[in-house]
Amino acid sequence: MVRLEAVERATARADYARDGWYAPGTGLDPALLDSVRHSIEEMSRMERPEVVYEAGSRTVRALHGCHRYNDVCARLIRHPLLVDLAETLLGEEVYVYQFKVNIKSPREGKQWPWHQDYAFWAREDGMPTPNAVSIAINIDDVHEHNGPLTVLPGSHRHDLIDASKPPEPAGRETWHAHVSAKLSHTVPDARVRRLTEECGTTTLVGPAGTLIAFHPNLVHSSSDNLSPDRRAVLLITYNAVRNAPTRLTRPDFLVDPDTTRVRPMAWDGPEADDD
Ligand SMILES: O=C(O)CCC(=O)C(=O)O
Repeated sequence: MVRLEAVERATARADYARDGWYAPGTGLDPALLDSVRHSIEEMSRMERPEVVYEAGSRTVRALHGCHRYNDVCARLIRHPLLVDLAETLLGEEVYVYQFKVNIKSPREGKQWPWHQDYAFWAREDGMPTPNAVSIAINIDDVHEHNGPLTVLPGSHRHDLIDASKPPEPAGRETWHAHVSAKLSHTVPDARVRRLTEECGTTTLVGPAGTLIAFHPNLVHSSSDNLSPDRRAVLLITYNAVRNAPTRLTRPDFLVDPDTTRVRPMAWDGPEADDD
């Protein structure tokens, strides 16, 4: 079964603690990626609230909560490499808090402004601590021009910026501002400038199959897709079972209420033992 090597676990923890992100040497295999791409095509054609469009158009921006209604995605969250990586970085048993595919269509896919994910999870959902991790999986080749993620390495060590900002009053009605190009919880420009001077920037490019784990407090953004190439990135957020949110006001497809520990399962085989 594909898991991290013991030596890589130590490196993963150290790099993640220092930089706020970590890319393992092993990615996902092409056959699996093909299955996921096929599912993305199918889900993009569905009429359901989980499918979110770019403002004022029918271009799909993102698919949410896919592990709850698509078999391939339901199996993907149990991939041993992903579960091992999440449990290694958090040091605890995990469940899936959020699952989405951010699709930046050629020349139409829009930006994600500078933000910290934990701002949404703490303010909207009352997640007690940032002991969660998002694993981004490049579904397409991601390069400089199709809107890659850009991070400020080490910025997660500043904790939540503007931590006192209150939640919005009505989560169920306002969730579109948590997933659109105009986000409701952003990092102020002046703060981004100072952090950029301090931390520098890293653009996370890589071929399809690349995995990148990143910390909920890592300041990150991504630009419009100006290229002719699609940039789909699938993001699974694993949260520590003990860190489940206290306020469930957002739709289930944004915050999964099922906090059952995820058991690893080999992609094409029977359920794995759990040693
Ligand atoms: O897909 C991207 O480029 C950015 C995604 C992101 O920052 C988010 O979903 O919070």
